[in-house]
Amino acid sequence: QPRVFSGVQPTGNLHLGNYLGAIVRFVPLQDQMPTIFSIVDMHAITVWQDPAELMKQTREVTAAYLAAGVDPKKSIIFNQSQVKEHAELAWIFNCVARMGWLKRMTQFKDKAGKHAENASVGLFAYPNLMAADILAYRATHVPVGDDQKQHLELTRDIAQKFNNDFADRIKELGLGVPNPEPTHEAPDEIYFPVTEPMITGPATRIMSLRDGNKKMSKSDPSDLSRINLTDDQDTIAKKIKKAKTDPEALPSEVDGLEGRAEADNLVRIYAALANRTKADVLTEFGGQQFSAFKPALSELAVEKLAPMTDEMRRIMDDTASVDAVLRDGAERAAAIAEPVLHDVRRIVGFLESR
Ligand code: AQP
Repeated sequence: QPRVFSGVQPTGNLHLGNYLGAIVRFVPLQDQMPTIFSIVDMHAITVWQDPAELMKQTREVTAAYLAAGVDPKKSIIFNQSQVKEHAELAWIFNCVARMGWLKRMTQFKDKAGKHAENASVGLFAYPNLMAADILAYRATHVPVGDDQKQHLELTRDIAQKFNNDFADRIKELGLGVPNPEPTHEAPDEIYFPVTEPMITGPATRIMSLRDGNKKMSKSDPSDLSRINLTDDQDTIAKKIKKAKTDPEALPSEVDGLEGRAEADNLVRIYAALANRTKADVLTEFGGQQFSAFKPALSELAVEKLAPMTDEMRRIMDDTASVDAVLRDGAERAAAIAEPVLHDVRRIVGFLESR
């Protein structure tokens, strides 16, 4: 059965990249298949989080989902730590995944930097928890930004290794479903689906406004590098005005953006916000200087983001309602994950005596 799972970390500074690369893409999926969207607070604590801030930011991401149009009647919305099956399955996956797989993860290398010895074990094992997030619901589709591609490949590897390691047991217990892609190495029945990444659309990789070769990121020390979802109109305009560009006019065709990372990024942002293609945007703005394009981009960004920011603030004022959405979502999520973990315990050979 097709099912969508995705998550956003409540690590502060929710930005345009998170919005265009992930959150806004959740909305149309709600009408296509069952959808589960989490605020992944257990991922957040892989680096230090102030506890009070973590609670506030968890509500803020929830508010961003709701303000963007994720509907708690259609989708399950919950914070990860309220559904214990994530942690339990992550432990089992810690024992399925190999050290060598995790050592190849570029995000760990980037985040741990030169001091990997001081990084938390959680930061290293992060992709196993992400695999558990997805597979606790046997989700088949995962809409994320381009930076998560490697982690999703690892999720596929974990699912495949689990399906292979326990192939006989899965069959014996009658818990398998036919493998849609049987090969001579893969079993004909599997338990976990081999998840499809959904990394599509114009905005899977929004770059920093200060450096077109770095992705826009919550943790960039420069606030000018990103447009936060909570920025007001003047701040958005100031950040776009100060965004790094080159001295050339905009080209008339997409090919002309090659080698011009900053220009490409601004055109991409415009296209994604306007729901148009880059080619279409360049038909309108080709030949114009950034002094003309930037104000148009600011105006569009404000037009699209201001109603959402206002709505987020309104939602955040009523924390009891936000918490009620999360509580209800957690119950509905647990109702799906509990039977999956029950199966997994039997598959692995854990004795259940009560
Ligand atoms: N720059 C981006 N462009 C497009 N999509 C992006 N995403 C993140 N940055 C961009 C997508 O947003 C979703 C949520 O991301 P996350 O909260 O899990 O954390 P992250 O990927 O680590 O994002 P950040 O903002 O860059 O945080 P830090 O600075 O902590 O690393 C994901 O679907 C992600 O792909």
